[in-house]
Amino acid sequence: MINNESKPYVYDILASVFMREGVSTCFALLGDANMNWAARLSEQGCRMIYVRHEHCAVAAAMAYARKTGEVGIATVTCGPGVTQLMTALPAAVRAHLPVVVFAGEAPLKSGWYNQGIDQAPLVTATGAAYYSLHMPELMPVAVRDAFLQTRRERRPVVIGVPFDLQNRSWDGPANLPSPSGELLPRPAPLLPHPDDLAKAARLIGAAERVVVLAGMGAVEADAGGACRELASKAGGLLATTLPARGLFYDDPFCIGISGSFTTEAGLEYLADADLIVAVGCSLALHAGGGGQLWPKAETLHVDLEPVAVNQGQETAGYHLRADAQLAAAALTAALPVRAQTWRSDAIADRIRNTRADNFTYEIEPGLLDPREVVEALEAALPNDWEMVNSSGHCAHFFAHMPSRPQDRFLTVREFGAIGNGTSFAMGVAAARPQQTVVLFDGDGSLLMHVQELETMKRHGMNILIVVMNDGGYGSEVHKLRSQGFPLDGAVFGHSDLAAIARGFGVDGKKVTDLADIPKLVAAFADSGTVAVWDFHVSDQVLSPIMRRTYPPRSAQA
Ligand SMILES: Cc1ncc(C[n+]2csc(CCOP(=O)(O)OP(=O)(O)O)c2C)c(N)n1
Ligand SMILES: [Mg+2]
Repeated sequence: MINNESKPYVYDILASVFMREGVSTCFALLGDANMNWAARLSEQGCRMIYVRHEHCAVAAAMAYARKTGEVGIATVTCGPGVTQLMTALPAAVRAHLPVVVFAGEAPLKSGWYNQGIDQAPLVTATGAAYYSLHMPELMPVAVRDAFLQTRRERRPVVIGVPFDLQNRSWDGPANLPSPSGELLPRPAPLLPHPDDLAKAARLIGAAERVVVLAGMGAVEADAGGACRELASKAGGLLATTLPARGLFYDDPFCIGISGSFTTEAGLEYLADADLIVAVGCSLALHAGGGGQLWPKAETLHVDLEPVAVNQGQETAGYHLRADAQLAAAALTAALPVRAQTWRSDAIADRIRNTRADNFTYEIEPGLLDPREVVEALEAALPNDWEMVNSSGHCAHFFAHMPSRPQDRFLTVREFGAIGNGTSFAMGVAAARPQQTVVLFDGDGSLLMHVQELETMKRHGMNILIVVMNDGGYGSEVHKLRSQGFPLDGAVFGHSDLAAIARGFGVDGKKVTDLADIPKLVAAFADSGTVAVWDFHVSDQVLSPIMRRTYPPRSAQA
């Protein structure tokens, strides 16, 4: 389609509207229905990251959104480009991440088009919103409204534009709409109501063993310091959800993660608690939100939207609606000074000196204990590297690196999908290009989207991928083994991931001696490139949660 006049095309205008939204990075995989728009977006100054699978474009945009606080942007072509998104979109919905996907749609003028499919119900079934744009003059406002919606609701929006319409000359108004960022209300952080505050302070004042549990809402409200002060004045302990891991990493009274990844000591303290003050967290099932980890405790939910029931469970009987930081500070101020009923040096010592798990396992010759791999990495990796924790059974081990702060950590697991590690690492690398990123992944998860090693190399990213290679789908291995089922669908053998990495042109190493790690770290730090470190680990080592839920047959009565 050739336009001899100087008039822009619709795709030019659509690219301009995205740029006016402040878009600076777009994760893309091209096809007929998005390539012209993407080319123009790039020409207008947007950094394009061309990935190798559409899923990875959206998953990387999710991590980018989480790390920057901005809207993550991805683009895919129509039909098969959109159907590839059926795992990433629900994951973004559940994680409340603002993402806008520019998708093409099949051309309207074609009576039949092989890639044509009804995209809206596919997208809306994931919980994402779908904007089908069929009227060129109204498209700029619709795109702006998509940004407004994703920012306000914090859920992904997919914009579908038939590519024959994109390729028309622009006949609409010369002025483009005001961008969403200029229009969004900016209310001051919400103060707690004095009546609710007084009640909540009385509740805390009457409790003897308080745990202040912080989630991502507390992270976003910068409430870490206020939560520490509250726990300190209450003489209680601190904990976080998995995504907020590390918010209190240097506090001697933080028991670590609450939920499936709680340490043995942490489980005991949670079981003793008589009040959980849950600040800016959704009290999800996986965080122990139904009270299964604190059977003796009441729960006070401090949140912008406190809830009594979540994910089918009764979560909190007491509620305080407010900004996390303001609420925690106001509670601390309202709490009378009292004797430190629970905190003690003995507790701090135990937290500091106890390993996440002390269970003894026999490790087969030639293989490593995943817990020792993590301890060696914890000791050797610089504290300011950006950590990305992926999924699978091994995520438990990697989550226990106590010296690492929350602002250098990312995990997005609300949909429970494996295979996102490479994408999330790319999103973080794009969000923090001056930083080194270290991805902790499983062999199964890495192999699901290993093609992104090529993207990382081509874009000059600085990413170290540490793989806990247990030769299969560890989660499934342990569950099948516990029930006495054959392991055929879960044990595959230790792939040579170092050789695979080298095939993509990046550095690959099989690490067999943990004593080598410090010098490997030093060499990698100097390289500024991509590397895969393949640790062949035993599949006999169970995380505590797996041991409790799926005990090995030998341990069963
Ligand atoms: C997309 C997707 N497919 C399948 C699963 C089921 N699943 C959960 S954990 C897991 C194993 C992951 O293997 P790996 O990454 O090697 O980690 P490991 O459990 O071995 O430590 C699988 C297949 C899933 N959660 N998501
Ligand atoms: Mg594995």
